Amino acid sequence: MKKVLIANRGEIAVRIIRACRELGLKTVAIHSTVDRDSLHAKLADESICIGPGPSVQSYLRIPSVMSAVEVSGADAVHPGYGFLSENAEFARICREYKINFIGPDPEHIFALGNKVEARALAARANVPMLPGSSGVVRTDEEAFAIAKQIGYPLIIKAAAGGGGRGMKVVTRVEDLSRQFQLAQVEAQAGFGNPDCFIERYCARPRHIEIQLVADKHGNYAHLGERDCSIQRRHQKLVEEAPSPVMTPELRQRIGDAAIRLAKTVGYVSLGTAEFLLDEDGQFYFMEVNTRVQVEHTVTEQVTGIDLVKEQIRIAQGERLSFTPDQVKITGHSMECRINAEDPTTFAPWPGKITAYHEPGGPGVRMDSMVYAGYTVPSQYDSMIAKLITTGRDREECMQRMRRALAEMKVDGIRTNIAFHERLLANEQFQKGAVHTKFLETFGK
Ligand code: MV4
Repeated sequence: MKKVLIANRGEIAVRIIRACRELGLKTVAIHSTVDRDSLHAKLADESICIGPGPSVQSYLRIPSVMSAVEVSGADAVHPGYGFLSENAEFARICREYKINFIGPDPEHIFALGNKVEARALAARANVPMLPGSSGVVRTDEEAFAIAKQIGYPLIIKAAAGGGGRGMKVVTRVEDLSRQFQLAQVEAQAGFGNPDCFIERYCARPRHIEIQLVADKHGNYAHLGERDCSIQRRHQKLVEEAPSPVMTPELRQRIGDAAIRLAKTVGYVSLGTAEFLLDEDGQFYFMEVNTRVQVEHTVTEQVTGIDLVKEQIRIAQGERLSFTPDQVKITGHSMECRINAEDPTTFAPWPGKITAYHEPGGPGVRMDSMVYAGYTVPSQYDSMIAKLITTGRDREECMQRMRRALAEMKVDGIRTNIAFHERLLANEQFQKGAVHTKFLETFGK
């Protein structure tokens, strides 16, 4: 592997360029006409304009991305997260053209991207799941039969959904038929696949996810958990590692379940197994994300392992750079996603940054894509930076986060920094006693 084309933009493209540079690899950035002055295009060794602003005409257009690969002579592609990162067809095309796709095999992206398939694999791996349908629920009768078995509240989920899209909670039998029909219609419209399944609804869960790493030589490891319970409309806002509610025994059980699943599949590369943890300490498998995640940073901070370099080395055919017993979770790390948005309405707030100052000092990491004079475009996700702080324990980590948020300066656009400052001042949050519904009450 000599030259990596990063099929992405923003902070993750910058992150991948940094990892490639440390590994002595050349980098090619692709950018839309709108992203001509973007940081990733400036930092890469080469950069190629592949189309106009709208993602479907640039970052999502496979022929344009592959042309850039061709023109630049790249022999590898890193998809990052979002965009084409979980597009099995794109991974397959890379393989067909003998381009090293830095990620899982197309077959795994496809299988694990289907929630029903993923549940069937989890069942084979003896991974705990909420009671529910074993496969796709096709008719009203089947839906009523399942509901009779598992009771209410239940949740109807689209097999091709994910990240909170395509879910319907049903609390009483009178609503089941109509919600089931609606779920199928919306799944077909939203994902081109009407298949739905049903499982018992967990009212106030925590979102716990396990970072998996697997190489091409049959070595599997997990790097502990991340707690992503602070979400708003399925947009994660704050993530942390380790989880404030984790015990070594529970970590062992969840980690072993995630490894069993990866082994059953024969998984390679980075992956994240998502679980719900309910109030009586039971955990249930949700889905597998077959990509590097936005919040991979907090795991890097508490394990000292560079996950993006690890992922690239795995794609080069190397063995894991550590053994499972060398993995130690040290300290506590937290990430706040800094978005160009209004701090109370959360409406995106693109525009020119007239002044910019990043926090620094002990235990502060900034993974960002902006600079003074940069204009945040309106066509893409509103996240402009990830502020990550690390301390010996959660208390010091939060102290540093509060200090860093106060230091950060972004003039010319609105950001959600004030939202994070309010959150870090909230007593419930400070105690770590929050679940995924927390934000529905907080900050009303
Ligand atoms: C659930 C659930 C409650 N019960 N499944 C959201 C996205 C995907 N990870 C699955 N999700 C959920 N599935 C059952 N059976 C609640 C959620 C959920 C959620 C999960 C974790 C973190 C934040 C969430 C926000 C809303 C819903």
